[in-house]
Amino acid sequence: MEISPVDKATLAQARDLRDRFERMLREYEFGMREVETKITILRDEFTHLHAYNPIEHVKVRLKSADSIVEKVVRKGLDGDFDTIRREITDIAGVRVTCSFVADVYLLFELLTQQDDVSVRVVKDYIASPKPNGYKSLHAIIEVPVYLSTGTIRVPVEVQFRTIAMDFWASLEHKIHYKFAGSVPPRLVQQLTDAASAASQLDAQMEQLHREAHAGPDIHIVDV
Ligand code: 0O2
Repeated sequence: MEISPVDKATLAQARDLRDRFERMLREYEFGMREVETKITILRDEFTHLHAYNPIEHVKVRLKSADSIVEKVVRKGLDGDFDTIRREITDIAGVRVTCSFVADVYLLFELLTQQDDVSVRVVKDYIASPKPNGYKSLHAIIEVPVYLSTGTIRVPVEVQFRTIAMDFWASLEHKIHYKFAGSVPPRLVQQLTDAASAASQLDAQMEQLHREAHAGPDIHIVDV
């Protein structure tokens, strides 16, 4: 079948759009990798210097094209590139899971005080948990990415949380997804209870850790 000139033009336009979208995603991926490197350097250096690793694991994820489009529609945004770049700030995501709450704030400070990192937004859901019990420290930061065409600044969403918070959030996410957002009240209550149990566990584990690392008791004996 012969392709008409109009179809060729439409095809060329579609290809151009696809290429621009892919280029945009690559930029976010590079920003995400920059942040991942910063976090792993902090982890390795901290471990070397203090013989202690404050990070359990680091996960990175790039939002899929489908999720970006779904968010554009959900937020009622225009689908142009400028709007997407301005309004969707979690295309690049890094999740840092720490052992203890104190480490969450330590890592946040160590990352955000770096000269080339600027902080756009901080949402502290540890100090102010969501009504369902969700806890995490979220930061939208911007990092420079050095391309052959020049330097760009890329926003990356970094979520810092403890293992207990992560455990809770991943189960809640699965339940939320399974019930398509309409979670039965009985399960909502159980999730809220579990969030509070997770917080207690965090406090208890941190206390234990502090006691274990306080060093041997020193008794000064008068002679
Ligand atoms: P995914 O797949 O992790 O990316 P917005 O980001 O604008 O839609 P909001 O509420 O301003 O909305 O952003 P916020 O509060 O910073 O939360 C965004 C991300 O935090 C979510 O991303 C989740 O990863 C996580 N999150 C927030 N609230 C909850 C919660 O109640 N339960 C769980 N399990 N995770 C939560 P996405 O895009 O939803 O998903």
